[in-house]
Amino acid sequence: MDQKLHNLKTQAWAQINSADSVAELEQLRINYLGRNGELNKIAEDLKNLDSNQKALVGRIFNDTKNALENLILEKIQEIRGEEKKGWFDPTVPGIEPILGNLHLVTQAIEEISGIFQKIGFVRVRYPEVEWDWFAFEALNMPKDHPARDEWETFFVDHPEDKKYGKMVLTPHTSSGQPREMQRVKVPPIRMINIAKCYRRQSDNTHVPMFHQFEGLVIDKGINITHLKGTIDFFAKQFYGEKAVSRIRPFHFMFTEPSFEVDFSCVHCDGKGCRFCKSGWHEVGGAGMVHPNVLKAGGIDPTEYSGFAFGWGVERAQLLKPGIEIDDLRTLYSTDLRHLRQF
Ligand code: FA5
Repeated sequence: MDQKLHNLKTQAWAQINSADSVAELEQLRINYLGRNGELNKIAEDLKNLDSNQKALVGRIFNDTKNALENLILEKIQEIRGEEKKGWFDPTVPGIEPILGNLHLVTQAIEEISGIFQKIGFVRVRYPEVEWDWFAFEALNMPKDHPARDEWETFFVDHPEDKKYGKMVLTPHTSSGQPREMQRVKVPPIRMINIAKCYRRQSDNTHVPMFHQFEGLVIDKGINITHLKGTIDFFAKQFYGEKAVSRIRPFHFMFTEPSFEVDFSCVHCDGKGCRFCKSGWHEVGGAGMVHPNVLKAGGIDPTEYSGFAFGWGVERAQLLKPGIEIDDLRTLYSTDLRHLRQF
C-alpha cells in the first residue's frame, strides 16, 4: 500500500509541476485531494490493515497529502505572480523614454562633411597622435623655427624617430596634408580631413581639445578663385544664402599667399552688432599650398598647384543663429542640461 501511495505521489507531483493555469491546478486538487479523489480511495484500504501497519502507512498517507497540498498552493502563487507581472493597465499614461541627442560638435561634423562631399571632397581622418615631421617639418616649419610657437604643442613622452622626430598630439589638421599627398601620390586631390586637435590653450574662445576641418585641393591649374569659390559655397550652405565670406592677407609657413577667412555675421547680415562688433567672424586660415609642402608630399610644384584651408569646427558652429554660447569650454563640460538644449 505504501508503494501505491508512492506511485500516486510521483504521478501527482509531475502533473502539478507541469500545470500552467490556476484552473488546471484546482482540477488536480479535486482529482487527488477531493472527497472522492485518488487519495481518499487509498484511505479506504487503511481500514483493512493491522494497527501497527495502520500507524506507519497512515503517517505516509498524511505526509503525501500535505506535500501535494503545499505543492498545489505554491504553484498557484507562482502562476498568479506571473499573471500579475504580465498584466498592464493601458489607461495609465506611458513613461517617455529618455532620448539622447548628438553632441553639437558631432552635428556640425556631419553637416560639414555632407557639404564638402557634395562638391567631390573625400572625407579622411588622420592620426591625432602624430609625428613632428607631418605636423611641422613637412609643412615648411623646420626644427627650432619660431613659427612653431603659435601651435602651443603637447609632446608625447616617446623615443624620437630618426626621420619623423618627436611624437606630438597634432595641433592642427594640416598634418593631414602631407599624409594625403603621400596616400594619393598622383593628383587630383580633394580632401576634407575632420579631426581632433590639441593645444595648450584654455579660455572662453579656446579649448585644449578641439576639432578642425581641413580642405586640400591639388590639381593642374588650381588658383585663388577656386579657393574663394569653395569658401563662398561653404558659407552659403552652412550659414544660409545671405552669408558671404572674405579673405584677408595673413602669414602661414605652409601657404603662399596666406589668408585669414571671415564669414559675415548671421545675426546682423554683416552690418555689425553686439555679437560680432565688425560684421565679420574669423573662423580660420587658408592659402595656396607652398611649393615646399608639395615637394615634401612627393608632388611636383612645377606641374601642380593647390589650395588649403583649416577652420575650427566649434567656432564655425557657434556662429550659427540659436547657439549663443559665450564660453566654448561649456561644450566639453559634460553638463547634460546644457547639451540637451541643442
Ligand atoms: C591653423 O591651425 C592652420 N593649420 C590653418 C590653415 C590650414 C591655414 C590650411 C592655411 C592652410 P589657426 O592656428 O589659426 O590655423 O587655427 C585655425 C582655427 O582653428 C582657428 O581660427 C580656430 O577657429 C580654431 N582653433 C585654433 N585653436 C583653437 C582652440 N584652442 N580651441 C578652439 N578652436 C581653436
